[in-house]
This record gives sequence, structure tokens and C-alpha cells, in this order.
Amino acid sequence: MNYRSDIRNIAIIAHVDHGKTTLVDAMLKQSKVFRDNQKVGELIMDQNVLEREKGITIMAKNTAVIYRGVKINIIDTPGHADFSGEVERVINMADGCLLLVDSIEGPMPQTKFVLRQALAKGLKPIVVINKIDRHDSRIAEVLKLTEDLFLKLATSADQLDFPVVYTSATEGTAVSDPGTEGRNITPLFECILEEVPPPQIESGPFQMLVSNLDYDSHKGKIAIGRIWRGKVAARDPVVCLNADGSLSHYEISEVLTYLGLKRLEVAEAEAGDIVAVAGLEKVGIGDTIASPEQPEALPRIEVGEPTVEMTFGVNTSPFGGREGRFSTTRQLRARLYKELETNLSLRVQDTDSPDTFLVKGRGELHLAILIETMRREGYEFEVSRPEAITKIVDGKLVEPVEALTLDTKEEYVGVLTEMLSERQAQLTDMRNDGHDNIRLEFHIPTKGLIGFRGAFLTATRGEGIMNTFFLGYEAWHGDIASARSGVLVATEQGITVTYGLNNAQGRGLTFIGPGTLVYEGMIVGTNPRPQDIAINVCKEKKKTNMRSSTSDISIKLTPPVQMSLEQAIDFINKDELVEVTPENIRLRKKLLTQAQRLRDRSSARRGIKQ
Ligand SMILES: Nc1nc2c(ncn2[C@@H]2O[C@H](COP(=O)(O)OP(=O)(O)OP(=O)(O)O)[C@@H](O)[C@H]2O)c(=O)[nH]1
Ligand SMILES: [Mg+2]
Repeated sequence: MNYRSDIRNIAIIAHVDHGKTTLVDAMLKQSKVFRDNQKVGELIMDQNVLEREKGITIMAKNTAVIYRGVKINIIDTPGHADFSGEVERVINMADGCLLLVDSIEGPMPQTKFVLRQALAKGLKPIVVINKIDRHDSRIAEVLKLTEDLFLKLATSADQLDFPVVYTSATEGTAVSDPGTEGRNITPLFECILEEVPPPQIESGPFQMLVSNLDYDSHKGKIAIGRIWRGKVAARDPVVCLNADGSLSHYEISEVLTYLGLKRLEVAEAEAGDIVAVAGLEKVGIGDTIASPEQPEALPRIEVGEPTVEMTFGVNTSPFGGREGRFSTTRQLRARLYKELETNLSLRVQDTDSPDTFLVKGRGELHLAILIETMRREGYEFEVSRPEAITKIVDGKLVEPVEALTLDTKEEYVGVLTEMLSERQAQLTDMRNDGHDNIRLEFHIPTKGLIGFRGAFLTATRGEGIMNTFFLGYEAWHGDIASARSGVLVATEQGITVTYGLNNAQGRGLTFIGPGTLVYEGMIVGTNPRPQDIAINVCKEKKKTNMRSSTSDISIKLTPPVQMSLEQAIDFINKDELVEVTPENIRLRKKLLTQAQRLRDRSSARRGIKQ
């Protein structure tokens, strides 16, 4: 076996927000991959619009820097548990990983998940304790907790012997001794060169595993992955070994390698490197591209199962087709199935209804990002409430369960444990830092988490942080009664007026202001009672001989509660839908008229299925 001493391949893994992308910034900036006057800002790798808006990484991405003549291929990964599939997708490309741990938070559920993945794949870990510039950092304690985590997860003794680097990603500094002052990121680069094994290479005919896809208007589809064997050059004939076992023949049109944010065309690339190749029209993630001389498939990439499902349907509201560029069944279906090419942990299924598709993902956020992306592309559709995916195993009904971690203040413990026990959660751990900050850990069925995020943020006045982590399947814990109160439902189509909305505000909170187009069956607010209330928000004050408009002006409405897409999905019940268009997010009853809803309720009571 040979090695390539001129390359290192590393993945950066951690819990959400521990500073992975910021650390990549520091490495890129010090490597001078930008022009001196180039304004690159922060979180350089988070280029997707939603990544920038939300400040989180959604997709794993490649970059590379050159340090002392060695190319370090870097893979930045997302830390949010809903995007775990991305970590699983790319981790195969690396020989080592930087496991970042926030020096205040310490190891979190996702730290454990990603470390387990990395150790199982045999990656050499480097522990990076980050954010050491923070005055509240507790470096020694966090290191101890990290060591404990390794003790739990290591599969061999040598995995326990990991190097540690201490960094401030924002300041671009790294040190090997936390007592010393950092000057630059060099100690991290040195540690990578020293500790991460150079890629082993096999000589022989070309073979690469596709870990990502990209599109270019000129080059077409681009397959990204690591070369495991041999070399590749433009105009080489290759075969693609597809998921169904079939072979397709192509000619490589271009070979590119990474440097900074760019991909550079190269004459040829060799085993050990991470490359992008163009010229394969039909290639999928997980496929092997190989020389026709020895077309052998590498093991396909395995990603975890989805845990949450919801339906995506053609918009059936009275405003359907008005606001989106793409609104037909055919367009919706094509878009959803296309998503499967790159979104590996997503599943899409046709249903009995030709206008509705069942979409399964790793969590509510995973699905919400897809919905938001599609809405911005011009799609309009309706989605149902997310549900945990149950299965039958050995003749028994099982459901997904998760570990829930809440970081909050002591004063909220009572209300949170009460809310969660209704959702079938069990408290498994409670730790207090002595300063009124508390961490609670629960074991909870996934179904109990649906709709919880909003309730949690309201209960803690936005002061809490919540994290979830998929544990596995357990026997069905039984039904949970809906904890949500009733809603205010519009009784007719029209434009809302102050008078009508004021009446509605007498019964609860409203979601819309005056001058908004509504339809019968649209949800316009909430009320504190369990039942829904039908209300005419378009109702004008009765005209009398007196001038009525002045009395209308004197009405002061409370500003409406504006829900984000994620909040809307979290909020709705089983008999409701969210209507998503490029312009609006509306909530509605599935059955739009009150008569239909009453009939449905009475037949449900009689046990008749319609
Ligand atoms: N004080 C301080 N803040 C940091 C440091 N590193 C990162 N941050 C901040 O932590 C936040 C999260 O940083 P990111 O780099 O987006 O974290 P991430 O791990 O890439 O997050 P995801 O990709 O969403 O999992 C940002 O506000 C950063 O500015 C650090 O060394 N010190
Ligand atoms: Mg990131």
C-alpha cells in the first residue's frame, strides 16, 4: 500500500453552532486563498441563501487549502441533528476529523452522534476545543467530558490517544497549550499534518465513490468524491455503476480539484484526492465511477432512516394557482423526486391520491428547509402536520424515540417537566451549573416532540435552547392527546377589516392584519378554549345614519402574531394544513366549510369513516 504525503483529507464535525464553519473561515483566511482586498466576511462556506439567513450549515461542502506544500481537503458538515444524513454522506471521503467541542457547552448529543460515526469509519480524530476566547469557557472540564465520551465510544484503545488543540475560530488562533496566547491557526495545521494519516492509495484502474453532486450550466452534472484507486484525466472512458446494478458508459469531460472556494481544472488527478468530474449525465450519489477495465463497485453510502413524515399536496385552497409559478401535480411531483438525487436521507412516495405525496425526513427542520427552498423557487403547495414514522417490527407497532436536551433557567423546570410528561417524556438527567442555568435531559417519543418547539420557546420566553437526538425505535407508547387550544376560523371569503378583526381579538389572538385576503376555512387566529370558533373577520360595522367610519378608526388592534413557516408546521393539527406559496404562508382547515367539519365530527363520533 502506498501513501500520498502531499494530501490530507479531513471532515469537521461537531454539534450545531460549536464553530465548524467559523474554523474553516480561519483556515481559509490564513491560507491566503483570497485576494488581499477581497471582502469575504464570515461563515464563508455557508453560501446557500437559507444557510446565510438561518446562520446554520445545511449541506456538507468541500474546500481545500495548501499548507507547507500539503493540500488539506476540508469537508465542512452541518451540526444540526436533522441534517445528520449529510455527515453520513461525506464522512467516507476523510481519513481524519476535527471534532469540535464548544468550551462552554461541552459535548452535546450530536457530538456523540458524529464522533460515533467517525470512529466507526476509522477516522483519526483530533479534538478541537473551540471558543476559548469566551470568558465563561471551562476548558479543563470540557476536556474531561470529551475524554469520557471517547471512553464510551472508542472501538480500539488507540482511539483514546487523541491530540487536542485549543482554538478561537473567530480570532483565527490555535494553541496546543491552553495557557499560552495564540497568534494564528498554524498549530492546528501542524497537528493535522502530523496526526492525520495521509491517504492510502491503491494502484490500478481508476475507481471513485460519488459523495456529492453539483450542476453547472456549461459543464452539466458534476460528480464529487474521493478517488480510491488509480488516476483520472479528461477524455478518459469510464463506467458508472448505478444503484440498480446497471452500468452506463461515459467519457470524462473535465477533472477539477478544490482550492479555497474555487474548483480548478486539472489535467489529471490521482487516488487519495477529492475531485469533481464532469461528463456523466446520469450519475447518482453512492455510485462508483470506474475504469471500464475493472468496473468494481465500492460499498454504497448508507444513511439513517427518516423519522418524520408529512404530505405535500397540490394547493387545494380557493386561492390555489394564483401565487406560484409551479402549482400542478406534475411539477410538484417532478421537483420532489429530483430532490432525492442530493438529499439522501429524504424519501418520497406516491399516495392513493394522485395530487398528494408522502415525504419523509430526519426531522421537522429537514422538511421545513425543503418547503422553504421550494417556495422560493416559485412552487405553491400544501403540507400536512408532521407525524413520527411508525413501523411494524416482529408483528409489533414501534415508534421513533429521541433524547431531548433543554438548556434553560431553573425557574422554568416545573412548567417544562409538566408539559413534557403530557408528551410521554421521561426525565433522565438534570444538571445545574450553580448559576441558575439548568440542563434537562429527557427520553421522548418523536411524536411528543412535534409541536413542542414553539411551546418550549413560549414557555421559556425565548430563553431556552433545545436539541434532539434520534435514539432508535421502541414499542408504541400510546396516543398523545393534542395539547393545542382551538383556532379562529374565517367563515367567508373576502378582505379582512378592522371591525371584524377586533371581534376576533375579543376571542383570542389573530394571525393577520386588516386588508388581508382570506377564505372560508382559513385559520386566522387562536383562542384559549379547546374548541375552534368560526368568525367573520371581513364583517363591517353596520352602517347607521351616523358616520361609522370614525368609530372604526378609533379601534386599536393588537398587532397580529406572525408565524414563520417552521412555526406554522409545528402549530397545525391533523385536520389542518399549511398552504405555502412564494408570497404567503396560510393556515387552513382541511375541510373548509363549517358544515363539512360538523358532519365530519359527528360521523367520527359515530365511528364512521368517510
Ligand atoms: N466567541 C467565539 N465565538 C465563536 C467561535 N467560533 C464560532 N463562534 C460563533 O459561534 C456561532 C456558530 O458558529 P458556526 O461557525 O456557524 O458554527 P457551526 O458549527 O458551523 O454551526 P452549524 O454548521 O450550524 O452546525 C457563530 O455566531 C460564531 O461567530 C469562537 O472561537 N469564539
Ligand atoms: Mg457550519
